[in-house]
Amino acid sequence: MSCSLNLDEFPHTRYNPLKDEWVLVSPHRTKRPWKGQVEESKNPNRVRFDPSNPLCPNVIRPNGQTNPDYKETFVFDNDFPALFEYDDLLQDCDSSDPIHNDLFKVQPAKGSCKVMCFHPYSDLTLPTMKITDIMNVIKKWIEMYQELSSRYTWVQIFENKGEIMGCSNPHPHCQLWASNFVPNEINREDKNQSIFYKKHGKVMLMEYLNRELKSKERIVLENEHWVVLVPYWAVWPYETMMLPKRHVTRIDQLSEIEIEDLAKIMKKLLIKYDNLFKCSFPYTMGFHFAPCGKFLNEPQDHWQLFASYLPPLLRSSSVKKFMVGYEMLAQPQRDLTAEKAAKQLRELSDTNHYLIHSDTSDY
Ligand code: H2U
Repeated sequence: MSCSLNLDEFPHTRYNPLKDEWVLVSPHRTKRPWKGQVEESKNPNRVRFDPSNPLCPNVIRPNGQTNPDYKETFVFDNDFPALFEYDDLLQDCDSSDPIHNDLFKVQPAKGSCKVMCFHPYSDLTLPTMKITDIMNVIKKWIEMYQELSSRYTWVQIFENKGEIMGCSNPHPHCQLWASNFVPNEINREDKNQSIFYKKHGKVMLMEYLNRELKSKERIVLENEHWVVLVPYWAVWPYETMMLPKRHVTRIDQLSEIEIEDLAKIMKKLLIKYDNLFKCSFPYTMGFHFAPCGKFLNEPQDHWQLFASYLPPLLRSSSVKKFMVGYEMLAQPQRDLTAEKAAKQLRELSDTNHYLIHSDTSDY
């Protein structure tokens, strides 16, 4: 059944089949005046090397360790990790009282937290890095995934970018958290993709992608192996999803040419993002794919790898969307439609970065 409602004008709810949840879309509200918080707009004025920055090469971190004179990427164990690699201390967490067990569930959580610097220079970000340097980053993600995936059931690769996202350091970096449990978001996506696969005999996100490629309405970028789109069910104003065109269940299945094309499409998307509000665009991004560890021996064909970009900005480099009130208590809500966000992003240059003013696509 298709919907005859004018989705550009009228409030409606859209279903997210990955999360099994709804988002309220209120397009008419984009016209409302704004008198709320305005964040200070800062253009980066960064130094290439700061001897007091613990992510720079040759610097002594507060824990006394000296970083190597790294030339490409550099990975180290987080000095303040959320998870530890310990021998099982809390083996039996169940009591003999079944009601207590339902009300006070607990499981031992162990894992490994890594920090990964993308490049020795603090004044670079992914959109201003060379394609070969971005490929090094992707290859290091794959290498780290392969190192951790036999021991842990999940490896979350994520980048928090910008102070507004709580990022503590301007040096280009990301984190990897491996855990002995499958976190909530991945669990939900696993369950919903599995239900879809059993019901339709098809991979949910491959079907979704094929339909998006036909409609073109929400496509932002496309190259031979990858697509960037604003998902139909996007919550954040300029949220995007990056998907391979081939069915890929895990990140270590990407071929050399797919890695190169991923680097190219990432750079293009991030140039567009920076150009949108003429700022170093903040976001949280990360990859989702089939869980690992004991799941490596189970069929995971219902999964399709994808990256999500979740940026907080709404209408300028200083006005962010707040996920408060109704969103915290009822369900996510957005004003700008996914189609309008995609059109805006599509129309921006993906080669000329606003700070560089020249074609940097082959840089
Ligand atoms: P963000 O990605 O949120 O900026 O976090 C950077 C991480 O780097 C953070 O988790 C770690 C912090 O614990 N870090 C170290 O492990 N050692 C340091 O000396 C500085 C920061």
